[in-house]
Amino acid sequence: VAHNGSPQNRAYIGLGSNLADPQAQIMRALGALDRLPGTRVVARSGLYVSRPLADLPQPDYLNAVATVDTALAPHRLLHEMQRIEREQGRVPGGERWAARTIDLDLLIYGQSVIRSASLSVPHPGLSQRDFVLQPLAELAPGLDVPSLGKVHSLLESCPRRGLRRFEASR
Ligand code: PH2
Ligand code: MG
Ligand code: MG
Repeated sequence: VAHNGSPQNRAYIGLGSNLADPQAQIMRALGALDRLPGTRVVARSGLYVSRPLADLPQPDYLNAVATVDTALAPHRLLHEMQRIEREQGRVPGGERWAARTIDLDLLIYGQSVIRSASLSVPHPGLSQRDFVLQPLAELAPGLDVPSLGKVHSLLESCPRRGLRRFEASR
């Protein structure tokens, strides 16, 4: 329980960008998440370079995961994440898996398992994506992903697609 009395829930948010200075996009989104009411970014993983899913002809992605403690309910948090995406120039209604300035995915929210029309938690792609599981395991090595199991077991059975640590060029 936070000092203001509202319960804090630990969430994990995936960040991805492959347009318009991905490193700056991710840093800006982390700042915006940290400024949400009742919400703190308590940690972030390193940055990883990954190839686009389905080998689409688009630039490589930069991916990371953030640990977030929040008093916002899951759908409210999702709503705020979508607002941040819009503010960073995310074009809505694009093709599935189109290149994007910023993508924020609610990966995990406490122990919740949610399957509603607008929100699925844990995120449905989680167990198939090395660019999610590797940074997640880095942040929370012993994590038990609700309904799916230990993050390290998930990583072991996940297809590897040549993920690499991002080396800052400055
Ligand atoms: N996100 C997508 C589609 N494809 N590929 C990589 N490497 N990283 C992503 O974050 C990503 C993707 C849709 O959100
Ligand atoms: Mg995504
Ligand atoms: Mg998304």
